[in-house]
Amino acid sequence: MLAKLFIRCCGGICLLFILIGSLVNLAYADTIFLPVVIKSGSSGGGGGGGGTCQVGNLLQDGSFETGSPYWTQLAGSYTIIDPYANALDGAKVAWFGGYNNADDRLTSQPFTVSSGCKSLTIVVHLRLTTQEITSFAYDKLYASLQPVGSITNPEVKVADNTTKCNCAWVRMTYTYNQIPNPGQPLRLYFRGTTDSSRITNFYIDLASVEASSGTSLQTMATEHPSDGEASFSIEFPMGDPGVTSPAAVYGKE
Ligand SMILES: [Ca+2]
Ligand SMILES: [Ca+2]
Repeated sequence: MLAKLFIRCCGGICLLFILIGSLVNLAYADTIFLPVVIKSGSSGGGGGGGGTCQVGNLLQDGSFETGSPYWTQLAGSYTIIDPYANALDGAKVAWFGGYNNADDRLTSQPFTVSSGCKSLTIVVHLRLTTQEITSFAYDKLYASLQPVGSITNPEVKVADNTTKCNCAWVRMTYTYNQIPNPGQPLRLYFRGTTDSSRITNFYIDLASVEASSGTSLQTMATEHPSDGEASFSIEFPMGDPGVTSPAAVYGKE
């Protein structure tokens, strides 16, 4: 009898505990579950903030093997993207100059820089041969990042006929520590010019535009010695000198 009474009373209390326990469980389940839902919702909608940087090269066909549609020639009397026996990579290069009174212009396809990137470095490999024998810069090559549809940013000198690159392939870089035209697509733009005599050949191969999430210091002076213009840095030579005498330099004519 006593046992029956105990079970009865305890049954009621136990039922109460079980009920409270279930509610607590339910409450815990809610508090555990809800933040997960909120978290996944907020990350999905928060893509526009600081953003992450897609680090690495943004340029396509940096070896100039394909040409169109990755590259568009805007000016010049001869084809700029051409086969070249001494190409650094593959069979073709971008060949600026090589004749007198040249005004050669070449642009890449536009590319997008993700919002978290802090710097962009243009990397090119240059081989230069010239008939010029003075220390005055007559023939010049520039590269720059420009918005689509206009040339509004300063052009940066890659090299001129006085550049001491020993005629070998050299790796050259220029870093933008502020992204030009933030939020807009950019393109890599080259312009090569020569004066009316003594040709210079500027061969470019293996170009890239490297995006980085940090800024970087230019390791060498970036002012061109002959005229104080902003300029690329020569990083290191690659391969052997090819032409040693200006008289042995041939161009496109
Ligand atoms: Ca190539
Ligand atoms: Ca010249």
